Amino acid sequence: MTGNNFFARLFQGAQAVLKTNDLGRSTKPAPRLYPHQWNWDSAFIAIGLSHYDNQRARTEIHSLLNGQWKNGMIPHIIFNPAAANYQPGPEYWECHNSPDAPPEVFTSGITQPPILALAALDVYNNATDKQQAGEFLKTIYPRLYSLYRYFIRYRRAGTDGLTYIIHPWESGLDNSPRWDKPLNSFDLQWQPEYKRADNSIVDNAERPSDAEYERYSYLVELYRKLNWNEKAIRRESPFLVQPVLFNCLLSLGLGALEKIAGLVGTNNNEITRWKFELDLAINNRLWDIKKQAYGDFDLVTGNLYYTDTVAQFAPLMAGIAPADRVEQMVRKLHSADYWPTDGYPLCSVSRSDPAFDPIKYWRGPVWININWLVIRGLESYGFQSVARKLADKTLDLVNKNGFYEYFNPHTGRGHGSDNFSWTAALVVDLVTKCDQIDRNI
Ligand code: 2M8
Repeated sequence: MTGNNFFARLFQGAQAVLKTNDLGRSTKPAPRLYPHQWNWDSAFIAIGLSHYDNQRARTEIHSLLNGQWKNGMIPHIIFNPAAANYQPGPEYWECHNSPDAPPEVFTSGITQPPILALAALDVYNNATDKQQAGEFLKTIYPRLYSLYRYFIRYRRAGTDGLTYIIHPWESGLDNSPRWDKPLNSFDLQWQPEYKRADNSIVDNAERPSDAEYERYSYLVELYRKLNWNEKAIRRESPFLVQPVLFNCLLSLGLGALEKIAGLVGTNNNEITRWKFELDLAINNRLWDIKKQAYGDFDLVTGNLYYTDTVAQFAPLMAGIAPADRVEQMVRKLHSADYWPTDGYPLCSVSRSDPAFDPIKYWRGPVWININWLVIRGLESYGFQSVARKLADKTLDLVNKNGFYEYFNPHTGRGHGSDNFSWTAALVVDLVTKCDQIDRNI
């Protein structure tokens, strides 16, 4: 990165964060709060790395694939044996009781938004040595394919293309108000077997509540008893939700997988069909006619829940919504509910929603990965100037406040962990693209 000093400074700052969190073959999301490898974090991280160290980006993906289960699932955490002080740790998950878990690696038993193919494709597109990058795609293709087939085989409820999640941690937006209803639809008196460590590293006011953690741990202990058997979990789980964001990120992943299949010379008709069925179901089944917005379907209660949070813009991020709905979404995200006039976009929960809290985890603050996904979506629909405005605001936010995990949309102040990897990685991607656009003007 040369030329623009602002971009160059941010780029270097971001590289330093990724170096701090580099574990050799993988990158931890944050220095102390998240000492292991996380699934969608590593995908974002690979995208950032691919701009200046393409080989290291490929290693990031290889190390994530190393934790893949026999059934294709990539777990949400691959534990770093050298790290302690993260709860719940590997001993709590007891994943080795599943015949699908890899024997030599400790992992969690649940997954996260499957954006890995998107990352692999970006790594290829950003590589200067296309032959080497093409070999990389060929090598990983069978594993990528089995990751996506996992969702089709094991996470469809049977009737249509939508997939469900079994835990709020799978959504990536852990304590979003989107899960308040499904998570509280069952009675519970519960004491987890472990003591939380997160709220001694980060201010308790910025993290999920104890009541939420009790439910998170209840679900893990239930699935553990079922030896992580998918069929049994489907039968017994009190939390089965088909979220719009998760399904849209699956759709983005399938779109990228389709392209990768083309690049490696494999027939991709089946992937095209999976994506077609999924997109159709998102637009038909997750559209709330009364609210005129997308919601999440709760398989346990049989309700479609609309919640006024940024996840409702997911079909825009994935490029799969019809034009009239897109225009409506662009208007909404540009309104003061999501884009405060004197502050920073995008609030993760609408400021008009009673659940909005500007510093509490996924209940209001700005998250860089969400902004990044919206920027890509806006660009795909030709909203270049809104996309650029959002990118500029995002970069300004990080430049003034640091590489934090999330940010207060009113003051810009950083919260959660500092030196947060995906913030850094996606800043690298944004500055590289903005710089390219500016040079071409
Ligand atoms: C957060 O989730 C973990 C549990 O997976 C936690 O709170 O301990 C979420 O923000 C999630 O999306 C993210 O992948 C993870 C690591 O950054 O942290």
